[in-house]
Amino acid sequence: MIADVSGGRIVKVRPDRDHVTSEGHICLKGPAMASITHDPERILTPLRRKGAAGDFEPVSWDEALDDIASRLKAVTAAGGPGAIGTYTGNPAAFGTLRYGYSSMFGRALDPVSKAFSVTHTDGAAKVLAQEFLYGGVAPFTFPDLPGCDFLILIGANPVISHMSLITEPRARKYLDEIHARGAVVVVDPRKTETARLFEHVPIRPDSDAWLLASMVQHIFASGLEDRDVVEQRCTGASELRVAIAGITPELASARCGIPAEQIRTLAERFAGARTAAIYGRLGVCRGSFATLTNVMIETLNVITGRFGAPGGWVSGVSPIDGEDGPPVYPAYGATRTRIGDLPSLMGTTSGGTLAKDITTPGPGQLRALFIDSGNPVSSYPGGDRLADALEQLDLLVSLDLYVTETSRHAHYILPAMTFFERDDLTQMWASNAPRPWVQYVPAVLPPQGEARLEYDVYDAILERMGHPGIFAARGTPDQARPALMDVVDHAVRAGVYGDRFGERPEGLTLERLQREFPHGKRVAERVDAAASWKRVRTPDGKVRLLHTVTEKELARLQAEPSPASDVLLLIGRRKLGSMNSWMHNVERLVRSDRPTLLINPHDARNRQIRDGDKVIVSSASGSVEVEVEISDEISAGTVSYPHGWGNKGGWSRAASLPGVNINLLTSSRVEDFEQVSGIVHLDGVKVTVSAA
Ligand SMILES: Nc1nc2c(c(=O)[nH]1)N[C@H]1C(S)=C(S)[C@@H](COP(=O)(O)OP(=O)(O)OC[C@H]3O[C@@H](n4cnc5c(=O)[nH]c(N)nc54)[C@H](O)[C@@H]3O)O[C@H]1N2
Ligand SMILES: Nc1nc2c(c(=O)[nH]1)N[C@H]1C(S)=C(S)[C@@H](COP(=O)(O)OP(=O)(O)OC[C@H]3O[C@@H](n4cnc5c(=O)[nH]c(N)nc54)[C@H](O)[C@@H]3O)O[C@H]1N2
Ligand SMILES: [Mo]
Repeated sequence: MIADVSGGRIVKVRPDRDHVTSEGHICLKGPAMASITHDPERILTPLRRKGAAGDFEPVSWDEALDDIASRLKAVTAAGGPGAIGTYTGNPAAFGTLRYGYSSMFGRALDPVSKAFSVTHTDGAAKVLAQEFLYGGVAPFTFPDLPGCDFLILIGANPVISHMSLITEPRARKYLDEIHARGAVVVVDPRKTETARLFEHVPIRPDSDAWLLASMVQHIFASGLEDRDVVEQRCTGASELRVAIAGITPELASARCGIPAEQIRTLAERFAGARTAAIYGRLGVCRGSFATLTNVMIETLNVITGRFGAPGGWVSGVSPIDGEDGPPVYPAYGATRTRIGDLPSLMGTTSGGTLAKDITTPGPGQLRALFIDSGNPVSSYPGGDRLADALEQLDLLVSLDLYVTETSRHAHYILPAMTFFERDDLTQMWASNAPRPWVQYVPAVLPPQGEARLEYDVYDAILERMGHPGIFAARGTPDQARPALMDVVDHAVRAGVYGDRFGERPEGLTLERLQREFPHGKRVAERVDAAASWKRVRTPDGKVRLLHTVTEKELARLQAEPSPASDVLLLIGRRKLGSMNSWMHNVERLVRSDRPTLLINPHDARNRQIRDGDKVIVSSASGSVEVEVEISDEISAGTVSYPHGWGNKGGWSRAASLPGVNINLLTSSRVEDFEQVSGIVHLDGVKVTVSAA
């Protein structure tokens, strides 16, 4: 985007038509960030809690940081190991290095501090599937859109979400081209904005593991696999065949509602296409078999020879990666959660356990929490209980732009910057680009009010605590507390495309990126598909087709009783003008955006419900009243409501809108989480619906 700035304000945000990859395509939420940057309700000074939740007074940075440090010292003295935690929210994944350094800050204070994040509402199952097959969680695999002839999208709605975990601004154009060459098949309980454009296969929520396992079964049973790949580059193929033999398309059909013949045909088309990939996202990441489902997606891509093939299933590199690829994360299950004994994933703790960790006394009880760009009261199940629990902490600090449903419970809210006010390098998602590019974007506005970069805030707290800086070890020798962009420049220069500090003069530095490539630098025409194999990190370099956990999950799937047919299953959805919980204060975005419960005409008729009625939706966890919208775009037996609504706090337009927090219906009981990943169950929740 290009921001036009005048008199210290952004007056306009335009697409950058010269951009090497977006070629002028932007989402309407991008320009809306100017309204957030200049929102009169944005917080611009540190705030200290004065009274009840939401009651704050402005204080100076020094007052805030001094008091935070002294409270932290008291927590460390009294609480012992594990008393400190961090929660990293979604927007942190879009600031340079930020998704990593907020938990590094926690670990600098306490080596066993808990790192909560959005991962357990989002990508945990994908991460774990990659760990099982490839022996390492990063980087994410994705479809090589430009060369693909046949693409299955399962549980994803990219026309609205813009392709999660794939960095391709022109994705829509590529989807159209794939469909023209072959097909894009959308497996979803709702005839989504994406499904309407391509081929739609409706599916019963939370039954994808059946569909995908039976496709694997059929491919093996019919000899459609890529024999060279399966025999020479994988281990465990014969064990997988045995473990999966009983999951026939007939059996799967009874569970997922797709006719057996259609399952077989889909598997044959997938295996037979010149190039193909199957991509799954959120809709297959938060069910009761989320990990198994994601394992089956990777498995289908591998056994048909799609992994590491152009137009197939690939991974890439980030400009801060060295030749050996991204850093290695702590092993799966290296630690277990204090609540519920769940395995850790990439060193992170299931956010679903947050409330109980605070309220359960004993060793390791959480006493101090830093929330960076997160709104877990809205985004995790049991927000009402979490809100109460947050009030019991000795210290809650929120780094945010607003007083939110979550930050209103904090002792301190510290004002953060929007991306217009900070320097950024495309880093976190650079390895997921089918057409890779690198871009460094300096700030276009000074920090508004007293807003500060999260990194500088953390380092200021560490300094007061007598600890070295977050990146002390990575700083240049004369910098114990290097500026963030010095750390980033160092990593880029040492990285795959870097100038190696003069050794490779044609290589990149931040300075060069800024001066010569303001519209981004294309580092390759296309992602190097074959190099994906280099990033397989199992000890023998082969893909592991059957992990012991997968074997157990396949047995659990087959032992699962058939669900009752009269039950309604609740799933989520995203809207173009919304971004999770936090863009509802922008008039332009919310004008045409109202949350409703989508219900099929058949289900509505049975319950004597009319379009626009108020209805009560109840689950084992709670009950809410919402407005209903009758539509045959949603399959019978399924209802859908978007998350992130029911705002309260200091964003008054957002708080004045209709809608409820749908996570009051999802379960915060640890027993209800998917146990191998710790992921919370957000899609396919059993509910009843009746007229209010
Ligand atoms: N406009 C907009 N864009 C966004 C966001 C936003 O809030 N608004 N959020 C961003 C974020 S944080 C993320 S993680 C990405 C997510 O990107 P996507 O994964 O593409 O997002 P969703 O729109 O939630 O799509 C999930 C789809 O899964 C379907 N689904 C639900 N349950 C099931 C099931 O059991 N089986 C199957 N097969 N399908 C199911 C839903 O109907 C829905 O169409 O989007 C990002 N982009
Ligand atoms: N039922 C249901 N629940 C869901 C989902 C679903 O599909 N259904 N989706 C899940 C998914 S995929 C996700 S990613 C999570 C999101 O969950 P969270 O990350 O916990 O919540 P967000 O709504 O993204 O809130 C982000 C917060 O960061 C603040 N913020 C924005 N930019 C910045 C910044 O640059 N710096 C700082 N410090 N703060 C900033 C915003 O004001 C906001 O308060 O929700 C999850 N919850
Ligand atoms: Mo997400």
